[in-house]
Amino acid sequence: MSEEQIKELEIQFEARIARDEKIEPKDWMPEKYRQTHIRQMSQHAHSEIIGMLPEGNWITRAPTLRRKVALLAKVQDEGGHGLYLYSATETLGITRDELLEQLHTGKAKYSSIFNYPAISWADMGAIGWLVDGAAIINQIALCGASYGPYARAMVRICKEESFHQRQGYEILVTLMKGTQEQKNMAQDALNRFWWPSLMMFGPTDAESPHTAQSMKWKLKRKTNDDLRQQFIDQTVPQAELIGLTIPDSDLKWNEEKQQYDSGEINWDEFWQVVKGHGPCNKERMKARIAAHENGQWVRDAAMAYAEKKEKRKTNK
Ligand code: FAQ
Repeated sequence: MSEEQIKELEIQFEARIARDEKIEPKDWMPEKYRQTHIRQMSQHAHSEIIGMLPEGNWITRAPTLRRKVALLAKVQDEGGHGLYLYSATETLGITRDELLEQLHTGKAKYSSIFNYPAISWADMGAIGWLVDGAAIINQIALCGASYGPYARAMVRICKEESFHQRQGYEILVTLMKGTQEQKNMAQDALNRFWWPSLMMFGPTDAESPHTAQSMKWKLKRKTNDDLRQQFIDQTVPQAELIGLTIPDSDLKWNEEKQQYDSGEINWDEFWQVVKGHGPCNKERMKARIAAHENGQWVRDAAMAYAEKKEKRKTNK
């Protein structure tokens, strides 16, 4: 294709984005648009799959049968989200094997939040309330993303995340109605998960290399800072309602802006975790790679079955 033809296609593509049309897998798209989507969507998929680990660890220790069933369903949902997102990413011309290879070799990132340990039952409440709460705010914006398969996956995922968020909040509501020890557990979980949850939204807009372009392509519909602020404004009253204290001494309602002012995030900690030096990075990758290797026989069996079926079809 000549340079002129590519320019013309780019103009038509930008016009489609401006008209809020969805871009579909077989449509022409700039190579950078494709690569940016592969990067973000696959990192999102990896986050869902790695995100099963901290909660998966608590399924056998859930305090009641009801809690166990809900947690089990939630963790399965996260696995399902990973699968929709891998499938959606594959529509951009990359294979599942390549995507997993990127994760297992450390080339692809996954959300920093999952490199923190879940050390008490209250952490199941904090993860559902805060981590899924942050994920929903981010993902509601992504329902309006320009790439069709990503936007459609987000609609379904958001519905499930909202159940997750409520089950997490309800765990904390229950603990906050309990003994002093249970209240302390809930507060301790909030203390440990608050700041890492704010980091989930990514670096500040000023420090984010991808936001400006992703906003132009309508991959991102809101910036990292705007989404983070929305999360703070939504979550602080929920904490207050059940008697929890947000661990930020600078947090204050700003009457003029009609939003909360809040303290500085520890960005050194964020980048350390992103670069692989968080409390659980090594443990998470080890568990993920082991799960992949242990599942080899399932993939082999599925492939053998598919091949046999194909052979039968061609022999008919
Ligand atoms: N952790 O320029 P930006 C969930 C990286 S799902 C690690 O702002 P971008 C459900 C970023 O990749 C949670 N890395 O980049 C659940 C980039 O590096 P790269 C996951 C981070 O892409 C709940 C660099 O920093 N959700 O929780 C993080 O425009 C409970 C520069 O950053 C999604 O993935 C971070 N927090 O914006 C599951 C949502 N932040 O790629 C189980 C979709 C930034 O150049 C249990 N993703 N980085 O090497 C997004 O919205 C965006 O990708 C952002 C980052 C906002 C995460």
